[in-house]
This record gives sequence, structure tokens and C-alpha cells, in this order.
Amino acid sequence: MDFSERIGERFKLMNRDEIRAWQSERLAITVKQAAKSPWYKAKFAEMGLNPEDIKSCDDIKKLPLTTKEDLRLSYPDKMLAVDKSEIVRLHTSSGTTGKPTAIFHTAQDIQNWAELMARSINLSGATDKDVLQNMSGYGMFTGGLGIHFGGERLGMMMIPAGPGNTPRHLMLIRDFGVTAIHATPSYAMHVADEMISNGEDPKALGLKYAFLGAEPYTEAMRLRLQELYGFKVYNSYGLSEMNGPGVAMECTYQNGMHIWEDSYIVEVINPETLEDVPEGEIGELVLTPIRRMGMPIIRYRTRDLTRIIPGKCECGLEHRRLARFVGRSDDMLIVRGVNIFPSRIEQVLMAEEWLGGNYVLHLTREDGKMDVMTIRVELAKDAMSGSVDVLKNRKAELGRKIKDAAGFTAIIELVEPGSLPVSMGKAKRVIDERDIF
Ligand code: DLL
Repeated sequence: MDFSERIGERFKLMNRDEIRAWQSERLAITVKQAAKSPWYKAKFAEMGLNPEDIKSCDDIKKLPLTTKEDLRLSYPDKMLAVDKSEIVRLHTSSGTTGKPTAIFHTAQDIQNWAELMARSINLSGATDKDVLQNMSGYGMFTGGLGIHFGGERLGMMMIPAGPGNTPRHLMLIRDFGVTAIHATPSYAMHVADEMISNGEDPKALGLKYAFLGAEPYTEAMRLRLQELYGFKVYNSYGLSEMNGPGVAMECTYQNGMHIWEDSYIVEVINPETLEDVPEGEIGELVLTPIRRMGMPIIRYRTRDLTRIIPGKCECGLEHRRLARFVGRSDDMLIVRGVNIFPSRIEQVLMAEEWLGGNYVLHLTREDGKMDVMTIRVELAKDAMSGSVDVLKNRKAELGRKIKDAAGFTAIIELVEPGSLPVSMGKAKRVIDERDIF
């Protein structure tokens, strides 16, 4: 297979007209395929929808939305659209509450996914000459195998290191000429913090590329990581229901993530009215995969909030760009009547050089009435050596900045570097104990 085939160049370089024609063709095929699954067969019958009536993208609004709850109800295999013998892989979501969601892939689905992922990695300029260490968890989590197969498809040497064990990561990076890493941003920050605590400089690792995703993070966090390591950070987005990573990735302009519209039809809707928001406005991302045959999902409500960045990217690609996610609709906190995403707080914290990279927002309810947010944040290593007065002043100043950003006063607790819990995968930034009162 030559390089252009490995990265699906013909799809990558499509212009808007080609994308649209292809999407219409694939949507019609996808809907017919979905109708073979017990779930959509029943759903379409109930709605009186004939799959043959879906002829182009203009018909997409005739189709039902699919929610996470639908996936749970269809568990384990009611959305399966092929004979089980054609399935080569199963992934499930992390499923912290109740049954997970199960996603099946045919051999062709897996190949298409690897191609999308290879294409995504290559957008940064990384090639088959690069060595990629994958710090994502292997197993059911798609950040492991998803990235892995993509890197191999690109022809890179893949190191399936998995999360945890920082000394081993560092040894592998140094001994095997690693040029790129894939991790969650919180884990990449943890590795840097740990190196700095040991008197080491992350820049000395010589890494060039970091593909970071699987959890929301701010531009301030990206800048800080780039500064610490000297690499470029590429925001990487995906979700298990849509295969996993490889749905959208930033190019070298680092200005929004190109979403692969040859593989996903994108809608951004108002979560209340379910109508499209005007292009450029924030709404819930709804995705329809159009190259997946084993288990097509129609108009999946991701619950992720973002917007399409209007206009063409300077890199010339015509696949549209998603802005950095503000969070999930279910991540939004209401503190003393104020709506706030944790990312708003992160933005303030990460701009302060004297603070470390790890923090937790703890919510409680005082006397059963008043919401209290305690921000526990680690100090940077050097911040401990100055005078107590300087620290006190900085803390007071930080309190004012948080109040400006959040609209309410929070309690700030400065803690020692390395003292907050570290997650090997997605960081748990919010502990909400308000319900127990
Ligand atoms: O997190 C897939 C993935 C792996 C993406 C590795 C990127 C890198 P899930 O475990 O199903 O799959 O979680 C998907 O994570 O709906 C978002 O809420 C969140 N998420 C993923 N990437 C980003 C990102 C993987 N770049 C859920 N920014 C999604 C913000 C993200 N949130």
C-alpha cells in the first residue's frame, strides 16, 4: 500500500462539492445498512420512514436522533447491522454508571478507522520516520488500539507503553528515539511535573509532536505544555461511539480540529430545540458515521459542546474545523446560580506560572444552602522557595481573577507539588458533594 492510500489522500483532499456529493451517496447507503439492525428497523417502522427515501444530505433531518440512552437500550447488539461472523472487534465505553455501550467493527471498519487515524497523525507533519509512544490505556478504551493501528498504518514505529510508570516512559523515550507521544493532556502534564520535581528538563527529551485529547483542556494548558516540553501539541478528538480517536485533529496551524467529513456528517444543534444553530455558534455536536457498516449509528448526540470555525483553513484542507470543546453538556456546573464550565477556571489557573499543572474543583454546600467551590491547586516546584508574603499576595490576586472569571468567590487552597491524585487516563477535575446534603 503506498503512502497516499495509507492516509486516504483522496478523501483528505476532497473539496466542498466532492464532500457533499460523497456524503449524499454514503448517507443513502448507511441508512439502508442501519435498517438491517433490529433497532433501526423498528425505529424506522415506527416513524413510517422508508430508507429508500433518504437520497441526499438534505434528507438528514428526516432521520431520528440517537442518544446514549438508545445505545444503552440497544445493548448488547440490537444496533448490529451485519452477521456476527463479520465482526472482528468489540469496544465498549468506560460505562462508569450502569451498562456500558458496545460498539462492533467489521474488518473494513477497522481499516477505515486506521486510515482516519493515520491521516490525523500525519496532519502534524509526522510520518513513517517518526516513533510514537502511546501513553493511552490499552483495552476497551479506544485511545489504545485506535491510535496504535493508526500509527502502524502510517508506518511509524509504535510503542504501546500504556499509561502510568513515568520512569519507564522516560527510559523508552530516551532509548528508542521517540519523537511523538499520544496521551491525555493531564497525564502529559503529570509527567512534566514529575520530571521537574526530580530536577529534570522535559525539553531534553527532544519530543516534536504531542497528540493530546480524550478530555477537555484549555488553550492555556496547551501553551504551558508546549513551553515545558518544547513540542507542538495537536488537539485530538474522538469518542468510542464514532470509533474512537481519529474523528477530528488539528493541522500545523493549530487553529481548530479538521473533522473528517468523508467519514462523518456534522450537525451542530441547539440541545433544547434540536434545531441547527447558525454556523459559528456553539451547540451540541451531532455526528453520523458514513463509512461504518458493522454498526452504523444515525445522528448521534455526542453531548459535546463546540462550534464550527467559519472559513477555510490556511492549510488548504476543506474539511471544516471544530473549535476547542467547552465541555460536555453534562459537565456544566451550576454554582450559586451561575453556569460555569470547569475549563473557565482552568484557563485562569494555567496562566499562572507559579502554579503547577494539577488541580481539583471541590463543591460542597454550606449549611445545606450555599454552594462553595474550593479550588485545590498544586504549586509549581519553585513557588515554595519564595517568601510567605509573596505567596499570600499571589493567592489573593488569584482569588480576584477567579471571581472575575467565574462570577463568584471560591476558596483557594494551595497544595504541595505532587500531592493531588493523578489519573492515568481522563482526569477527574470535579468532586461534587452537594447532593449528599
Ligand atoms: O476519549 C477517544 C479518544 C481517545 C479521543 C484518545 C482522543 C484521544 P471516549 O472514552 O468514548 O473516547 O470519550 C469520548 O471524551 O465525547 C468528549 O467528551 C471527550 N473528548 C475526547 N477528545 C476530546 C478533546 C475517547 N480533544 C469523550 N477535547 C468525548 C475535549 C474530548 N473533549
